[in-house]
Amino acid sequence: MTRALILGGTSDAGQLAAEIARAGIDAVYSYGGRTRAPADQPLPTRIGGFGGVSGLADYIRCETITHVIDATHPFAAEMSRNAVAACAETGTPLIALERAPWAKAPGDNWIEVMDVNAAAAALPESPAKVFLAIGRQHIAPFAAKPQHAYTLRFVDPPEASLPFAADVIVSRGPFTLQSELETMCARGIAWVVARNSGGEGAHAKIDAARTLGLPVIMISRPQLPQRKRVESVAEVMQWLGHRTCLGA
Ligand code: 3Y8
Ligand code: NAP
Repeated sequence: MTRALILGGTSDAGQLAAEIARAGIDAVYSYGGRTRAPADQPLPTRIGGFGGVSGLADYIRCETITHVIDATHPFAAEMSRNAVAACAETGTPLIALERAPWAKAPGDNWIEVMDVNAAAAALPESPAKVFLAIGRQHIAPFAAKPQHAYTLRFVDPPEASLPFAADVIVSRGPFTLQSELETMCARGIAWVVARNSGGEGAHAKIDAARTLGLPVIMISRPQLPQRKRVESVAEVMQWLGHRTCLGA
């Protein structure tokens, strides 16, 4: 009897949860607990870490999980690594639902960097208006360049003081081209820093930067361990042994 654990926290995970609920498959949706009010899901939901690999392995055993679907964000590398290790330890089938990286389109002006430290180093020395659309957790390296006028975007209002002066937009996305153009024009943004998240939910800022002819410092994804990986909900449902109305 199938009992699936969805490691969620993304729009793709939400679409998968809806399909699994529609199919009547026994499943649990898991959030890491990063935001104050995560979106409701049509499945029983748990919030918070498992306690590393051993905690996840114990959870799989205690909850008699038969399948794990890693539908976390491509930058949630620690969760993905833990899922590979815990599923190997418990002999539990694992699949990753992971959207393809964004590819440069004609007219894009990307400076591709390996990580957030390299992104900060890639900014110019002369003061500029910079849109840091990479959330809250990994902004500290930009304190090394306080000469810039930063605009940040968080899901929740900041709880502590920031490592550098910045203007914070509080919004959870998904975002539209129109709203991104308005944000960037109103603030005279000259540089955009983004993660190569893939998917639709964060891509509007990339289209807006292209429209405005702005450079984008694009942070590449972290390396993840080998595991079975698909890009569509229908393929996950097939893997679970269910055909869907999406066709597969
Ligand atoms: C808690 C669940 C949905 C899901 C929405 C997607 C789209 C909007 C784009 C920008 C980039 C960023 C950030 C982003 C996007 C979707 C999707 C996506 C980027 C929620 C959510 C959780 C989180 C966690 C949060 C991180 C932060 C990253 C903001 C819910 C809304 C910047 C990633 O304050 C914090 O600690 C926030 C942390 C991880 C990255 C960071 O380091 O700050 N996501 N985002 C999940 C959990 O607890 O398990 O609250 O409902 C989910 C979504 N975020 O359809 O409703 O699917 O990608 N999320 C990035 O791309 O760099 C925003 O502003 O342009
Ligand atoms: P991370 O750094 O890879 O994970 C750090 C720890 O957080 C994990 O080891 C685990 O704790 C816990 N955790 C993460 N995701 C979890 C989940 N879905 N369920 C239960 N515990 C989870 O993760 P992150 O990058 O902070 O991402 C956290 C969440 O936000 C994920 O759900 C992810 O899908 C979502 N998200 C992240 C981004 C991003 O840019 N990183 C963007 C959009 C959405 P334990 O070791 O204690 O088990």
